[in-house]
Formats: sequence, C-alpha cells, structure tokens
Amino acid sequence: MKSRLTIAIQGKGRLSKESVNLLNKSGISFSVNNGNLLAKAKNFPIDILFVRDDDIPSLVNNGIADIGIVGDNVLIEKIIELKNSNIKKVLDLGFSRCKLSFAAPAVKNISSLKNKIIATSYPNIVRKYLIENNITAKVVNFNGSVELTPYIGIADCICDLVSSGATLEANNLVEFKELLKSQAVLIINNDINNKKMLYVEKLIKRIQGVVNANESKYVMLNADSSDVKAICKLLPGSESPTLIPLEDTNKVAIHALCQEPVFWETMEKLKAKGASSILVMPVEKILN
Ligand code: PRT
Ligand code: ZN
Repeated sequence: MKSRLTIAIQGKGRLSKESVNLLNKSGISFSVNNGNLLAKAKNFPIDILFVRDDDIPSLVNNGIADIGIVGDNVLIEKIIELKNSNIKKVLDLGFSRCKLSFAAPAVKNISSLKNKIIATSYPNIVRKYLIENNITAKVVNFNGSVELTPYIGIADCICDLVSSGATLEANNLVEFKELLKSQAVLIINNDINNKKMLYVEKLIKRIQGVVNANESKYVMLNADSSDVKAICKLLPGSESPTLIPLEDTNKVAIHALCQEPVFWETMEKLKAKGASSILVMPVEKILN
C-alpha cells in the first residue's frame, strides 16, 4: 500500500505563491523551479504537482492527486459538472478571496436577465442559478476577457469573478447580483487509503494551524487594574487573557491571543478605555 502523498497546486497564477507559502509554513520543504511539473518534499512523504487550477478538482476526483488547493469557485463549477464527485472539501484557507457576480453595462436586476445572453467562465453555476430562479436566458462559455463581451456586442451581461471591482469599472460594468463568495480551499480524495490518511490528517492539522495563526494576533498592553474588565471585553476572539502585575501596583499587563483580526479601530477603542503601550504581534503557528 503506497503511503507517499501527492498534492496538486496551481503552477502559475493567483493561487501559486500562497499555496507554496502555506505548504512551506506547514513544515514541507521543496524546491520550486519555474516550469517543473513535480517537486518532491525532502522532509514529509509528499510530492507536489504543479498544474492549471482548472485541472485540480479532476486530479483529486480520480485519485491522481490525494489532496489539492483550488479556488472554491473552480471546485463548485466542477462538482456540478461531475454530479457524483469523489472530492471532500476539508478547509477554507483564507486567501484568494473573491466573489462571482452578475454585472451589466447599466444597473439591472435579476428579472432583467430574462431572454438575455450571459457570458461566463462558470456556465454550470450560472445555469444552476437560472434554473433555481426560473429564469430563461442563454449562457455562453468564455474562458478569458469575459468583461469585454458586452462591449463587443456578443453578450448582454456577464457573470465573472470580482475582487477589487476595478476591472468591472474599467469596462463600464455594474455588479448587480453576487452569486457566491470564494476563497482558496483544501480538498482531498474520499478514498484515501489508511496508510496515507495518517499523513493527510497530520498535514491538515498543520495547515489548519497556519491558517488559524494567519488570522490571529498576540496582543500585549498595559492598563490600570480598574480598566481590565472593560479592556478585556474589547479584545476580539480572545478566550482568557493573561494578567501580569507590574511594578506600579495599580497597573497590570494584559496578554491575549486574539483569534480574529485586530484593526486600528480596535486599538483606538482600547486606548480610549485606558490601555497604553499596545503591541499587536503576528503569530506563526497554533497547535490546538
Ligand atoms: O492558468 P490557470 O488556468 O492555472 O489560471 P487561471 O488564469 O484560470 O486563474 P487565475 O490564476 O487568474 O486565478 C486563480 C484563482 O484565483 C481563481 O479561480 C479564483 O479562485 C482566485 N481569484 C481571486 C481570482 C481573482 N481573485 C480575480 N480577481 N481570479 C480571477 N480574478 C480576475 C477576474 O476574473 C477578473 O478578470 O480578476 C479580474 C477582476 O479583478 P478586480 O480586482 O479588478 O475585481
Ligand atoms: Zn484556470
């Protein structure tokens, strides 16, 4: 029974750098040589396949890869196409966030899609949405430059990925309906053998630890003892902060692991409640 794992990640594109970073931070070292299709990890029984993102769900579905990192948008599109897939989504990875939305040259609404031509790279998701909402429209599949199709007169509106919205704006398109939110996700094949599963579980725990750490901050601040309660209430996602007495007997240091983002606004509120010397520090790994 083979125990060495194979993970498929995007070779060149928006997911590549963060996928490699995530594996490296999970303690897997391998060399990335531009153009190479395969790398072998030196310190974990795993081979890394560098492929196009669209191929990742199929590779995991048929077991050529045991694990994959792919955009949820690509995964959902493929799962609708496959009908019965052998893929299990195990983790949200927190990067490459975007949404899949309808957009048109002038503000529209969903009912105005009736009998229109919609250009998209996600025909299965769009058709499913139209069927569920009883809308008859023509869906045309485009694999690139979808946002140009209304301008050149081959579609009335589009359904495409949006992150900052700058591409829509540059093409005079207005977003009028969000179909789904997406981010990179970790997927595995459902039939992984027991020997491999031990390593898969170990890897998932490590990746989970890196993702949790990315979203967490370690906060240290000083405060008057009388302000501790009010200040602790403001610390986002922290379970039980540590209180450390300071030389000045009225004051304490508060240390807390915040498992949610700590924004400038939060720091300003902490200061307004009497906190001083507020330090917010990155967390590298968390093992729960
Ligand atoms: O060559 P390969 O097939 O591997 O890559 P690809 O060209 O198909 O995909 P790639 O690398 O462009 O994107 C990979 C994944 O990144 C996508 O499947 C999404 O999960 C995620 N992602 C996140 C995005 C975006 N943000 C994004 N903004 N993918 C594409 N875009 C495009 C969008 O299609 C539009 O053209 O960026 C434009 C919009 O961006 P804004 O910032 O102007 O709104
Ligand atoms: Zn692609």
